[in-house]
Amino acid sequence: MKKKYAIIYLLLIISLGLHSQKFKEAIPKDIALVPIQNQFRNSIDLSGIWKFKVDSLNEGIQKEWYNGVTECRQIAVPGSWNEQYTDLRDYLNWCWYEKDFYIPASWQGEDIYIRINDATYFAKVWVNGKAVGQHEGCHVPFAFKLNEYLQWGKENKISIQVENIQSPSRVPTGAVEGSSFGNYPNANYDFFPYSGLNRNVVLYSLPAKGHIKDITVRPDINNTTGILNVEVEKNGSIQSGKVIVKGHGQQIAKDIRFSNHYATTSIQIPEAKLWSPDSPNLYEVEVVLEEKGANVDKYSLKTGVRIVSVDEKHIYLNGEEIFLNGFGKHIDFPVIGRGTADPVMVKDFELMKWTGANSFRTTHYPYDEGFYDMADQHGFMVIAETPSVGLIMGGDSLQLAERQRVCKQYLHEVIYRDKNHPSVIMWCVANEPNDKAQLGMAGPTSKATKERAYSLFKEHFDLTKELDPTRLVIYVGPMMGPRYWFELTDVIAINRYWGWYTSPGSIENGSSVLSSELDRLHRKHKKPCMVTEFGCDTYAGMHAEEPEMFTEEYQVDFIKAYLDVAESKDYVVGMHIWNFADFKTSQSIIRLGGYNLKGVFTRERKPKMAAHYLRERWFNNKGNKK
Ligand code: GCB
Repeated sequence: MKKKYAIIYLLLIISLGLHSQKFKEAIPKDIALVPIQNQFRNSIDLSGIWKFKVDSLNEGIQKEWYNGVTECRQIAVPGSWNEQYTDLRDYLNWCWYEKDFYIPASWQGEDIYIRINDATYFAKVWVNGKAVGQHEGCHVPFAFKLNEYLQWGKENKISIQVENIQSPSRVPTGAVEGSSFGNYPNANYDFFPYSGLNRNVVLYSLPAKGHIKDITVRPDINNTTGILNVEVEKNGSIQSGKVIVKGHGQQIAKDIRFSNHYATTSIQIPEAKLWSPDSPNLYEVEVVLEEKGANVDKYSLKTGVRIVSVDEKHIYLNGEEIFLNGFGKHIDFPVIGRGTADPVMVKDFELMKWTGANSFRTTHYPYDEGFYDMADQHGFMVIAETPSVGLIMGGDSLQLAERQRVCKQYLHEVIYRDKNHPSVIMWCVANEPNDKAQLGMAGPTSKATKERAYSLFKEHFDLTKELDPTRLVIYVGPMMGPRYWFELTDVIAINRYWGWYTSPGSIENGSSVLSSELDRLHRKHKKPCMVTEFGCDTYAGMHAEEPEMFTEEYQVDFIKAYLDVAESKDYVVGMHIWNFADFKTSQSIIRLGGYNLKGVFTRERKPKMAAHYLRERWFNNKGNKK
């Protein structure tokens, strides 16, 4: 009998061994430059219909599905699986994606990479049945070099296994015991946990002889001269190159020489055209690698000359006071879920402009790169947020350490990817973090827990400033949340719903609480303040003679009252309405039909009365508080 068990055990070990594969961790630096096409670089977008198979028992690896899935469904990439299949609406467990592709013969001899722009939340990647790598995290790209896995002149197969299981050790956090949300699916955040390949997957080639890995452009201004401080990182043995800045009738070139793969230069632009919301002037920065007089690689990006600064009461762009009128948003649309859809993005910019907004926050995760390009071109100021939403800076040490690791990874990924966009004026390291000793716990936090939370949270700010000393850094504080972290921020940013979640029905009461709280915060911290979220759920088409909760009239009056408070205070630097549009979230008793209805537009982008009100108030008075 014993012998029988020993044999079974041995067989189990052997079979596990056969299926144990080594996955490289994705390297954040590999996503620093978005793939482009020019005479040295190529790319192929693998968007389209992929094979798709649910793996609720997580048996795919053991059954070697990486060699090809059978009896599968079809799925559109980009797009969230929860919207494409009825039975998968609340499904967050493992799924497999598969696509066959050819590499053009002309790419032979080049370095070939794959960039997966969003595989939420945890993904493993195989090419031709061989384990390539893995990545943890939502709504951020990752890339792997593929050369050793590819076959030439034959079809290749990419397989991606993805899951979005909610867990207390992940960011954002889910399945938190005692969580006040009481929602389903059990996410510790208020938006639907849309899963899978939400953005496109791109194959791209880079010159094997040596290529540009990263370009960091830090702008400055000296009187009328614009300065672009450029750092280039490359790989390979090439030692020299050029940086060329083009735009507005000027072209300025400088030679660069590399030492240890890095080169820096500073380009002066006389009479520079600065970037601002009113005049979103852009310059092209082209970097060329050269060897023996011949070009080996070239990369061009668009950026702007502008500086951001802050004092006790104001934020300045190029030395001029600015006021942020705008929204918190989501990437959310029927059928597409959190998937990238360019027409929706274009429409959203059109509608934001229609209201007269000049800014938005990428709540509550980084958006597709296209958003930042549009913001650069249309003069929107962006608060770029990481996926660290509803972050818990206390609780079990092991889980806390896991979350801390992922948060730092996000900061690298987000800053490497988005650092050259002039539209990005602030980084937001976290939305509504808390310092509870236990997950989901209410009540006061002990001194020791607070101290631990403070020093860990400070690391987020230190890392952000180290990676990018040129922008403002904030976190967004919740109602009744910890206040001692405001010491760390450049601007006090708060989400407030007085008159909605508290004193419901009384806008007067709510706005007066807001007014005295803002005064207190400013008196204590001597920093400019911004309300990064305020709003109320509004059922489109519901009306009342006198404002009443959920009616369009209540939403207009609520927004008006909050904007009036802001206008009366010279240290308030921005008001972002929650939310631009209604969006899908987990089911709960406070979310009718599984929707957060705080949009000033409906989910289909039809205006509520509040959108018209904002247009009247903002559009004719662009950039001002009124
Ligand atoms: C908040 C959160 C946001 C929610 C919002 C609400 O403070 O930051 O994610 O959706 O409140 O509507 O309750």
